[in-house]
Amino acid sequence: MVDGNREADPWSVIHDHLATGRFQVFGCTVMPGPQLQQAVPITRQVRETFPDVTTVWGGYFPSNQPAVVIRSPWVDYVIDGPGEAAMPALLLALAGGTPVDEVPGVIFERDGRMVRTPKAPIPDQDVRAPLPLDRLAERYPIAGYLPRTFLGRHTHAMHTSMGCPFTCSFCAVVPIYQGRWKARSADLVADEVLAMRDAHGVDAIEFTDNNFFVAEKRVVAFSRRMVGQGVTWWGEGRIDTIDQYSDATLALMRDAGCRMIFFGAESGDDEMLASMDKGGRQSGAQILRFAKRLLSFGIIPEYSFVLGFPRPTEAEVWAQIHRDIAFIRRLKDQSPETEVILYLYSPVPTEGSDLHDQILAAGFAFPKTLEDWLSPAWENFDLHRNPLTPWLTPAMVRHIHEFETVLNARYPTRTDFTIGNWGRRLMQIAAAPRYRAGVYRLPLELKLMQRLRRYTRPEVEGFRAETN
Ligand code: B12
Ligand code: SF4
Repeated sequence: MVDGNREADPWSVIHDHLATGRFQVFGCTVMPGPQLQQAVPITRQVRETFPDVTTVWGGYFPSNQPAVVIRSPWVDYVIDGPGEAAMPALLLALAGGTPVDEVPGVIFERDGRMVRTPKAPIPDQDVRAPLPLDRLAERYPIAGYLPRTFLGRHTHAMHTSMGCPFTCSFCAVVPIYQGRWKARSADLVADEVLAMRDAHGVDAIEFTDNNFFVAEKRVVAFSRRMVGQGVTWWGEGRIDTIDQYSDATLALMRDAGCRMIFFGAESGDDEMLASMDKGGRQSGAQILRFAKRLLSFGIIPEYSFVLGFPRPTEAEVWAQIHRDIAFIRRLKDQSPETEVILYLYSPVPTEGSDLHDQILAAGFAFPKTLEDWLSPAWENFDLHRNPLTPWLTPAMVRHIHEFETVLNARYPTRTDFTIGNWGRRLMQIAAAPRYRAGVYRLPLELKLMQRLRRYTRPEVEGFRAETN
């Protein structure tokens, strides 16, 4: 295994492995954005230097955009969704010369046509063996995966469930998991957390599940095990789900170390929320009320908003942006401790959804080749920074980014623990007049301050993380 995050020059390491002749298959995990930028040239080099090596891509990008990947001359197979069973089965088929058509969860090209085998089932999360971290440690010291964050000195990322039972129309998880969700039992999760604490001094966990909080019963059982164990944690959930939790559960979660929860608030506009298929239960009023409720238990809500959805006319797109900004300001006035993250809407093709039809009707098209995906414009699309969607004018994109700069300076994120109280105060004072007056245009002085203080942008980088 070669970890692109831990190697200065991943290609030279991959090259040296393949040059031994011991490996016949090269597998690569690909998320949109920077991972894609690295995966394309490296896979191309593999194909050009070692033409006999079979190449396999897995992860969110190829699972959601398989046609463009399979059409490229460098990728032979895509694993669509979970790889635990599909990859070994594919390897067996390749080694035994049996038809790949019988392996679930694989996409490939035959006679110029894309072939998709049936979706692979989500593996039972309770039967997987503990991750062989000792094998990983032979090449990459584990401490390098346990950075300091606002949560703790040694933060570990952990995945305890797969998929999500909801089907929000804009979400990349939906085409892959189609409303399916499977979780690891609370006791096994707690055992794993405590084992990491005892073996590696882990005192903080980021649960990177799409939806950690689907089942209150599981969260309660996990929380009971974690009270008094000295581990803080963060996870991602839905407002309408956790709003159903009892007060006793929220208090227990806090006592068990839950510090912050990430929520896709998306918009304060009820009509917008309905068009996103947010389950029909989330509303603007609830977003506001719930922030207050969660904060009263000492847990910080981290709300993400998605701006720039398609509307029938330019005037309506502008009106929607202004409404969303006004809502975010109302939220901050009411509960300033709420963390706010802004994204620009970047379409994911969930075929058959209303939103999908709307974006095609508005003239949107994805790149036709992998090389096209490498252009800086499409990298920004992937990062939700500049979506290249025809209904968003450059002036709108600029306005949203300028508002974001002022908002982030007025309310610097708690998750950046390096800016210090003085740095935080200074930014707040500098941003206050603009924020109060609602004047966001060209906030160059705030941009400069953020750059000088190396202000972290959680929407792109995740939490501020410093290697110990
Ligand atoms: C952790 C994470 C990050 C971390 C990445 C840290 C790192 N460098 O590894 C950070 C915070 C930096 C990050 C950033 C971004 N992320 Co991110 N991230 C995630 C998250 C929460 C977990 C991913 C993960 O590790 N899962 C655990 C592994 C085990 O699961 P998996 O990746 O699905 O892998 C399985 C299969 O896909 C398959 N598989 C995967 N790779 C391979 C390879 C082979 C060879 C095979 C056979 C199989 C296979 O098998 C695995 C096991 O079943 C996901 C959401 C989620 N809960 O999954 C979003 C997610 C992947 N991120 C997403 C995005 C968009 C981004 C960004 C591009 C933009 C952004 N603004 O968020 C940036 C840029 C990323 C980059 N640097 O390249 C989106 C992708 C959307 C899409 N359209 O495809 C997701 C789905 C979030 C979402 N719901 O929108 N991210
Ligand atoms: S609840 Fe979250 S992860 Fe689940 S479909 Fe909706 S946006 Fe995606």
